[in-house]
Amino acid sequence: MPDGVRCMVMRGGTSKGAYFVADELPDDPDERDLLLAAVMGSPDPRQIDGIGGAHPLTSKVAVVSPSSVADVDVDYLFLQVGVDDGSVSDQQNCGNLLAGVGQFAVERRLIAASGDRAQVRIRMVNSDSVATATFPLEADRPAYDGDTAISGVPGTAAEVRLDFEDTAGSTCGALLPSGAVADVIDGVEATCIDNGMPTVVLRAADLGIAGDEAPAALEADQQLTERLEAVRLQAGELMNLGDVSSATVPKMSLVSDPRAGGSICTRTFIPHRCHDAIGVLGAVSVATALRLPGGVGSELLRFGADPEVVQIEHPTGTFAARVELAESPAGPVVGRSGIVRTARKLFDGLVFPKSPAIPSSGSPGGSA
Ligand code: NQM
Repeated sequence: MPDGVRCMVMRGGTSKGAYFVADELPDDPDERDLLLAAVMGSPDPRQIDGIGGAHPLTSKVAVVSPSSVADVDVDYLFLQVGVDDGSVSDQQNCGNLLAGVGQFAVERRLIAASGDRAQVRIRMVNSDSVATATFPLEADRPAYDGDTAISGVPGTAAEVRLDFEDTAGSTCGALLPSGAVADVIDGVEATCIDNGMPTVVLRAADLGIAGDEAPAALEADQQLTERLEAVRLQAGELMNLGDVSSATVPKMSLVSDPRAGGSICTRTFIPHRCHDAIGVLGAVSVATALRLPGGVGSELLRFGADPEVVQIEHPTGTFAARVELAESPAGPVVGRSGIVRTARKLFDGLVFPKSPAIPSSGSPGGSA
């Protein structure tokens, strides 16, 4: 593509990614994925010849198009580009890049917006579920400046409110895909849950760690990472995900007593790197697991003034996740969930990927 490809780089929440309009990318998914790997500079641990940031949280792509679904404005396909292996995976959602999708859709005139606030209904193609993004406008364009701070991002920006519907079981088919609120996997108690992100919740203490260690220290603990991977591979089967050895899900979240006035302390592997914060739908899934009676780690949860809000401590601060839970004769039923993020346009223009090598067979799976 000697003339380059139209691309906007945005920070969405605590992640950063390249946003494209779908019809400005190749139609063929294999061709598209090769192009996107080249855009990011993968495979290469430094992504030196592309625009990726050499970490799964900065090697992400959003593909956006007008939606043909009733009551929905745009479709958003999330693609995770593997840093080291050049894989491109659509197996998971990303609630952080989602935070920029509404603004991107207005920027690219995929939808018309007027007044002082936009409300954009977004279908998350990866899981076929819908989220509503609400954010301020100025002269009919997204307003990026504001006074909302989120942990893990310096300073403040305009609030993007995200409300999720129908996230329970969106990837695994059920909120509790193993059929139990707690399982024993490889000798460790775990809650396998999917409220928008397949996640395994474990007690940090059960794995012999305090739970508030720095991500780099946890990644360097080979005994821990091997144990986690052994549990994850078995959890994948229990969660209807099959062989997850090269998949980016399930995520592994280790919970312990809160240390900073929140409801719970977390360290989350996504699944091989330890997150500097926590993913959006990952946080919603962890909050849901902890609010279920019998959920692993639920006994550690400290409620604040609003019992629907779980303040999740993570390595760079706290993330508030609101999850509605109703009682029914068949057990708790998950309702809507809501969170607050910020997002910013960083760059708009053309990206010039290196000509990708043509693979001998298909595109590989994913890993993070
Ligand atoms: O869970 C990281 C992130 C994510 C995903 C990951 C996310 C989510 O922080 O919705 O946002 O878990 O891979 O961007």
